[in-house]
Amino acid sequence: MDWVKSWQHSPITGVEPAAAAPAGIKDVRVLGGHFADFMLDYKFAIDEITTKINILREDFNNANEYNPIEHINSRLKSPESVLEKVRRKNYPMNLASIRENVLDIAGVRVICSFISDIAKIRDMLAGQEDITVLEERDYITNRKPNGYQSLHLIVSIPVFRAGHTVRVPVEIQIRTIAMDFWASLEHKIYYKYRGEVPPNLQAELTQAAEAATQLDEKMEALHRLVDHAGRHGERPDRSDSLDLSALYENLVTDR
Ligand code: 0O2
Repeated sequence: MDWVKSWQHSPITGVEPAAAAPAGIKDVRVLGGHFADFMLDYKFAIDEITTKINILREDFNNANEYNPIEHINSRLKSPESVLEKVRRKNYPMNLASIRENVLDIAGVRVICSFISDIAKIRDMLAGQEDITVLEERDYITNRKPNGYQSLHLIVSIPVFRAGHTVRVPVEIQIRTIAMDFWASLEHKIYYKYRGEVPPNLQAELTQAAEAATQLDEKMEALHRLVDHAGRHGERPDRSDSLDLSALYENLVTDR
């Protein structure tokens, strides 16, 4: 348990250890227990959010409606990377500070088929009474310079433990299949080159991000066309050659 070693001399619970007495095995176990219990809050918060998303998903299926949720996944940051982030960002090393400052210990990712699904899912989650949106970062409208696109929400949710209730932050990332495909590959490349991605590869990645955006836009336009035709009992004319970009422009201005 390296992470226990890394903070055994730090006041992680907010209680300063006696100056002259190095932590003994028992103290380390107590500290480890506090931290493990603290991390459990985040595991439960992930359970709460994934349950909410699964309920939405099942509800769409039950109503025989188009289901905007392709799939979801989640991750709990490892204790090592929580502590690494606290050190890197120079946050005070105690549980209250970690709760306040490290907002992505619990992460849930929702993958949608179409760009318009992202706002739909965002609104459905943000509108729930027990969810509070603390922060929102729209990397779709404001794409990162490397091409990364996703909508990030930091929300807080109550977790009802046996003896107390605690509000826990969760980072929710919402993106399309194409955005997710790009981000997974970029993540692998970034780690392979330890953050020093060669400029030619970086340029290829930026181009791939552009291609992913174009694909998303075309799929959105097709989806709208078929959906609109379906609702009006029409069939798109087979002789029509579709100018999808013009169609997409019209659709986004209609939103
Ligand atoms: P992992 O493996 O997903 O956990 P910070 O978390 O404070 O260092 P910041 O600016 O507060 O960074 O958060 P931001 O930019 O909202 O992004 C945090 C998460 O978004 C990352 O978590 C990634 O999951 C994802 N992300 C952000 N930028 C990129 C990017 O350029 N490429 C890819 N592939 N993912 C990105 P982690 O903890 O870095 O990684």
